[in-house]
Amino acid sequence: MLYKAKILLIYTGGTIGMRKDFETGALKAFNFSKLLQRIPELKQLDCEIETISFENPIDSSNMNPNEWAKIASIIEENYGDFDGFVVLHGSDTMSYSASALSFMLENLSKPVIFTGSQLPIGDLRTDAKENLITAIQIASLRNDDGPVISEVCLYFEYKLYRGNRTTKINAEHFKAFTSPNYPELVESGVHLKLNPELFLVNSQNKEFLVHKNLDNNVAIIKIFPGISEAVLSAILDIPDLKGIVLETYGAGNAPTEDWFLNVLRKAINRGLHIINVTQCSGGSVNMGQYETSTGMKEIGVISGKDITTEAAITKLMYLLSQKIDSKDFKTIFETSLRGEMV
Ligand code: ASN
Repeated sequence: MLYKAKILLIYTGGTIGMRKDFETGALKAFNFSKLLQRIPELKQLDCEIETISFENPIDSSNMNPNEWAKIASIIEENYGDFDGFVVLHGSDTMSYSASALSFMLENLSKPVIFTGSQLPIGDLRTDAKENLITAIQIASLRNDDGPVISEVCLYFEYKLYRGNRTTKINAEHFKAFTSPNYPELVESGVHLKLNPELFLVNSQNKEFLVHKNLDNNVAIIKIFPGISEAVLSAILDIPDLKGIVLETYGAGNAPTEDWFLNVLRKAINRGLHIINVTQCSGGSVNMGQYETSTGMKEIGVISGKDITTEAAITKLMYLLSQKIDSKDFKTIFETSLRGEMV
């Protein structure tokens, strides 16, 4: 008899399962069992599906490291019993969550696919059904060695992306996500077009490790023409702050004024980690290419290379929780751990 993949559907909330509140007219998460009744098509899929729901489903604007730990725990507890996991999640912070989980789940050898929708599943024009059904189909794909996909991905509007390469780009288009620096892993049309040369190698032979404690003593600072010393130093002086993601211009460029580099230098000398990422939606940081980034390179700012801000901040939270020796932190951050950077 043909093997049927077992998929665990994890419902965290998001528009996919929302409906309008009668009094306020605002969209609110609702009960998961009702969501399943709206998709009878799931029964036709060639896999076994079991479901588990957050006790209180949330709009993904309420996501945080504790909620990520809940998702990670569900996957950990069910890891041996399922061939793949599909996480239903709001689109607003889905790229952060997919990035975070990619770091929290080390040596993954099964697919974890995040998906959701822009319109609730009960809406006539909903994008939820295609997203959900194809995400489950992709999670069920197997070859002789086991699951075809063995990484944390995000499926939305006909494309499967590496989760930690994505970013949300549109609040109303069905094409809500993009992966600016890494091509899609799978494209869905009449057939599924797989690009296996882009997949992460399956870590089947290594022990699966789940890291649930992230360190959120971090901040994101987006520089802008006119940013003042008072603002920058006020943030960097926050007690207990351990690292920041600094969104700079273009290929990682920033003002060359003395005060700017002095504030950064003082923070680095106090042990803070400063990660340089670009504000551009595509391309890479390359400190030293312009005079406006050589100063940062000299004082030990870490290059985020072509990482997204979402992956940078979650990688920072993850590495800070790993109690890495401060002299190794820069090298480890600049190394790709889960395919999140070149
Ligand atoms: N506010 C919703 C959420 O992120 C948006 C969505 O799912 N499309 O939960």
